[in-house]
Amino acid sequence: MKTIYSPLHLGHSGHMELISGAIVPAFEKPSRAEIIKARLEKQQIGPILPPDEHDIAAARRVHREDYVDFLPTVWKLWEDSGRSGSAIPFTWPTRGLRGDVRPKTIDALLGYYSFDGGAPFVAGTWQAIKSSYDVALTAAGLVKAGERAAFALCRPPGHHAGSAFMGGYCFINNAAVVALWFRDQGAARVSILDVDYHHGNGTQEIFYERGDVQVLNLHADPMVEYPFFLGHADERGGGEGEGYNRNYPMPFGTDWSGWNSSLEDACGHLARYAPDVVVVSLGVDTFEKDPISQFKLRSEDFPKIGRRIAALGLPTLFVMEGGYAVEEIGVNAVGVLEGFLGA
Ligand code: OKP
Ligand code: ZN
Repeated sequence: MKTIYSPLHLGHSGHMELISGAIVPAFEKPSRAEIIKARLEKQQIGPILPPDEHDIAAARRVHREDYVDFLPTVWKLWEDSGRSGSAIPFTWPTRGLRGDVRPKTIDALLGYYSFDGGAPFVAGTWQAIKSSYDVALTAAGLVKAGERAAFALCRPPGHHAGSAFMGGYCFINNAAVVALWFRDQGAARVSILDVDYHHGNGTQEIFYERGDVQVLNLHADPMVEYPFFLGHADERGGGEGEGYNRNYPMPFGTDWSGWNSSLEDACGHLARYAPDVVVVSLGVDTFEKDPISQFKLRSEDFPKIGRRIAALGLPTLFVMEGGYAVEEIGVNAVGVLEGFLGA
């Protein structure tokens, strides 16, 4: 299996994040992608190739025009306002405030275009976002050209980014971009299978009213886990999208047997939908030792995920999302690919 990877992700390194009432070093850090890359090389999964540069037009199919235009300007606006460090919002237009008026100053704009303070900008962030986008689209091109599968080693991740908001380490929703790109290339139906520990709220929001992209989300129960405000089982899609969004919220402590039951059910819906291509939002933060998560998957379980996805018998694009146990992130992420290949 070919992997697409760009070193430009290295320029994106948030200084810190706020968690449990404390400011701590960012969990979403450059070593994540480097360790996965090293494991791909060690296991000889296949060639690791650079992305081609893509026009930003494919992002505009998913994200609102003004949001796409805003992202490349953030760092300069932040510097021009005399600040350094990380550009992070601190206020949001929530209930009781005006969310329909776009303010002017950078601090307000960051709040206007986000749902939390978890997507920091530094000097290299836009370049990293763009490279992650290019990585996803280049890998999609391989699948479109006839490869059975490909791996987009995206960083930063994307599944929390919605049509006009960032958050949760995500800026451009790479999985959503490639899903619509496949549609534009002639795929009649696309399925997104999101196996990250956290609910892919951005992906759900983007496709909620569409019947041409099925979204299946396996994650920790939003009643008790981030992102908290979306991801319940009764969210089944609206309008044309009715029935094409499925959520599998699971309790803290879920291990392979519980998680696998959800995967089986999701795969049943996926197979009945009969998409032309599957996009896997691949997070490995379901791992028992993940520092910010509460599921109990073991390293030996990740190849089983790959094997089950391979059994669908469909062209498959793996898009990297979360996973913060950096020591094992390579073994676990590449384990999914090995399971897929071995099947
Ligand atoms: C991104 B991805 C939890 C704090 C959550 C943000 C987590 C973003 C996860 N106590 N902070 O889905 O892996
Ligand atoms: Zn996650």
